[in-house]
Amino acid sequence: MSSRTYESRARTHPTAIGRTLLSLMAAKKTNLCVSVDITDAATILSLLDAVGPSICVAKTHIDIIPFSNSPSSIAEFTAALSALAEKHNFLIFEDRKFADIGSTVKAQYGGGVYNIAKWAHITNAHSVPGPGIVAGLKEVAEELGVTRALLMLGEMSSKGNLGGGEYLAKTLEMARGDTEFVMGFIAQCAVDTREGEDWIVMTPGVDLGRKGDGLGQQYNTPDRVVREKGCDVIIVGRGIIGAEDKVAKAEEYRKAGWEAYEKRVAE
Ligand code: 5FU
Repeated sequence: MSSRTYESRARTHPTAIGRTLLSLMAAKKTNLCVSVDITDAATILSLLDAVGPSICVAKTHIDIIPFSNSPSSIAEFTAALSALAEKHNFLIFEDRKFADIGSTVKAQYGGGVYNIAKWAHITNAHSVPGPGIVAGLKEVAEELGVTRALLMLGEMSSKGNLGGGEYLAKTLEMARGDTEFVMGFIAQCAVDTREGEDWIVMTPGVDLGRKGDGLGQQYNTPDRVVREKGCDVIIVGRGIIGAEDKVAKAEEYRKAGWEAYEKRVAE
């Protein structure tokens, strides 16, 4: 696990998005990614405007939004989302979990109704299909001329998932094939890092109180995942969006995540 500060890693991270992310995390003192798993587009936008100062990343599942209310079009929503990211200095992560051959993910990432590559700085992919998935996604970013980065799913948070261990080790090997595009992992712990490597680990399944959701989700505290396990970014959904005072709750998670990080780099 890394005892280096986000600030120092921001200067040397091999991916451009990684450098941007680590640097804004240090500047805003936040390692909190809010997962806006809300089906109303306008509610997502107003929530992000309110919690924007507390977060480094906003994570979306664009395919859960019906787009029947205002903003009614996908393009209108993603433009407003991008404007908020600019305004509050956070990045957008579409949690698409691509899982097909290179040629298919190219079409899914660059086109369809969502045009994910046009507005999401970060997306993620399963390693199951092999390295062609990384190559296909990267080609889209190159063809569009945009700076994008990928997280590979090495271990999920849910009970009984097949990740971790050998699977994570093989995913890490795949990531090593493109260190300029793959910025890190979705995982529950820091990955084995060789001299000169730096992987950003973003971790879902974080809650300050609950242990699970009855559908397989498993939660750990910010202290456990950041200080003890060496992860870099905490991803919090219902812990924040389900709270009465979402802004105060986001600040509570930001503080908990930041304190855990400060302890880790001091240890
Ligand atoms: F890759 C993963 C994973 O391993 N676990 C997850 O929970 C992604 N997630 C996402 O993080 C999931 O799809 C939700 O969007 C979010 C967790 O939300 P929660 O409300 O904090 O449980």
